[in-house]
Amino acid sequence: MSFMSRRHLMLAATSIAAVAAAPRLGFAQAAAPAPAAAAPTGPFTLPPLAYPTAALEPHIDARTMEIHHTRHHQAFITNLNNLVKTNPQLGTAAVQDVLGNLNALDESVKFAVRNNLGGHANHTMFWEIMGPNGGKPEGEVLAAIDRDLGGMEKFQNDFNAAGLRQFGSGWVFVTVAKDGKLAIETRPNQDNPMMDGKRALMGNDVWEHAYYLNYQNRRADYLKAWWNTVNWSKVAQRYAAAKTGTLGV
Ligand code: MN3
Repeated sequence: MSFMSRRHLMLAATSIAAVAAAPRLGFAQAAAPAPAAAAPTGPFTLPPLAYPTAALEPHIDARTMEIHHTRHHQAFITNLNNLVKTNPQLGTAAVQDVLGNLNALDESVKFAVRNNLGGHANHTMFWEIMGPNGGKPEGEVLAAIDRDLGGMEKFQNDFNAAGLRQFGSGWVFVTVAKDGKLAIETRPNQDNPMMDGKRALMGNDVWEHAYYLNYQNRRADYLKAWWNTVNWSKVAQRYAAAKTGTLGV
């Protein structure tokens, strides 16, 4: 306590005494939680995970999954539902129509929609293409990987290198064109390939919140381990949907 001057100690004692002597009613009012603003209940909702949060261990730990899903993704949902209050069309338009035409939006909401709807789309895809016992790429997806990305080994090395090069926060994606052609592309922040007319077949989140609890600064280790979480049957479904124009987000 030597850092506290006698005067500070006296002031501290005075404040404590003031609180203790405060009228009971005033104290009760101060301690009561602020009335909660009515929580928006939609139209956006957090998509549930199709597997338990511990299902991807040891590659992604349960706590990271829980925080990532129920706090980071939920924040986008909450923000979107707040945006819908003043921009009701946002709640009914198809995600790809909105993200594909961001310049049509009013300047006052463009930035918020870009980040929050982009984040919602990115994470919805992310949870979907992961899972335990994800199998191996086969069939049309494997053929496309061989044709466009130089085979699995080169694909994984190039994807990891792109994810490592992405400076700061962002994503590394495999985009799929209408003709089924694949490409590895990164985006900063919560940008999504839909913003320039492309679609994400799959992607990995390289924001630090996706791996920091377990991997700290070792993004390269996270990128490498992440392949163990990919659900290849989901990726195959997305590939087929992309080619028929029925891919959701
Ligand atoms: Mn994230």
